[in-house]
Amino acid sequence: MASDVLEDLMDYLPPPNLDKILAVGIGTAGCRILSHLESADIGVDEYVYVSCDQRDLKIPIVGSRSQLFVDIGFDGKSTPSYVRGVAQRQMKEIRSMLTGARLVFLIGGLGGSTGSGLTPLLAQIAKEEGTRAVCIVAMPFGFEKSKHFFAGTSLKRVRQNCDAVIVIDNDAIPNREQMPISKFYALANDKISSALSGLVSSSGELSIGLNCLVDTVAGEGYTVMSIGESSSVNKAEEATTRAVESIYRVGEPDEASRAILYLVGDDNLAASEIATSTSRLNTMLGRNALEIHQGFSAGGGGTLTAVLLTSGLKTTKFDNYDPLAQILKDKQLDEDMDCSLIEELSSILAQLE
Ligand SMILES: Nc1nc2c(ncn2[C@@H]2O[C@H](COP(=O)(O)OP(=O)(O)OP(=O)(O)O)[C@@H](O)[C@H]2O)c(=O)[nH]1
Ligand SMILES: [Mg+2]
Repeated sequence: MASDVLEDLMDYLPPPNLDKILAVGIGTAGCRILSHLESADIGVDEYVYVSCDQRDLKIPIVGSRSQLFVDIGFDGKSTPSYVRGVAQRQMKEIRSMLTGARLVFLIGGLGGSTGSGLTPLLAQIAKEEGTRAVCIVAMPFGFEKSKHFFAGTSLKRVRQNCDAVIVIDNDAIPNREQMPISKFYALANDKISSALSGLVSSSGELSIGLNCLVDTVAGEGYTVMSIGESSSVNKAEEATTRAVESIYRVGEPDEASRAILYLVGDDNLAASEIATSTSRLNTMLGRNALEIHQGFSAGGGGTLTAVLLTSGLKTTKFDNYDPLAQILKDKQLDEDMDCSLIEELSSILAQLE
């Protein structure tokens, strides 16, 4: 009887929006990048800000924007696993946020506690809920040595749980002047969000669009996003070469199997310049077996920007940030605490007998 009433009630509830696309910003970097993406309007249905720090959530809640505060208290002790543990109390909320969506972009910086703790957790829940997850992660600067370990261990978890990982090396964002770090972050976030909104948007002179983007990044291996800029005579080729050079610093270019090259320039860019940039890409990446998609938009003024997504890399330099993974290689740790305790206990008992 009760279930009949429930079924009748369900008829009155709106059906879940199975076509919904979400973008979730996690932690300080994630929330900042998301707010740039929201201003650039990447055309997703909902923007969700998630953090343990109220300062990241100061953006007013309007329209298709929501937020989730994970309260870890003020004792100053926090690690990614601690944050993940605290978030267990809000599992229902997190799950209902991801349920029914077709696709979710999870955006965070790795190396701190919040982004490193929650990005893999949200990816795992998305997987359990059947939602496709594309993670976009900003990796710490080379000089942020204390953040490398958490960044490396979190990246490994992220990769295990999501459909695609797009890695952004903060060291490789074009930054010609010596500028304060806060200004650098604003500039980097602007470049990242302009690059992503250009790629996702299906307008522009030669568009890429969401489906091509997701299909390219969702295959095997890592995707590295790099950006090159140039104002010289051969600006398309030079900007592309600069974007490729960043890949050399992050991974093994021969491993690349797919790429998207998106050029943002002025109205004068000729088709032959796109062709030259593409052949440049072919000689520098993927041993001549690279599947390349090109896009072009004429909104860039005098400086040409080349946004490059290089997919199929088996490893990146960031894998070395997790020394345990280097030691274990393909072997797996038995991470079940109870089992290892029982094993230890049995060997002690065996010695006593
Ligand atoms: N591109 C970019 N990177 C950032 C920004 N803010 C921080 N980062 C990088 O992202 C990594 C993680 O830092 P945060 O996002 O501040 O850390 P969090 O996830 O908020 O974690 P906790 O504050 O420790 O709880 C660091 O290595 C930073 O270099 C940003 O605005 N843009
Ligand atoms: Mg923070």
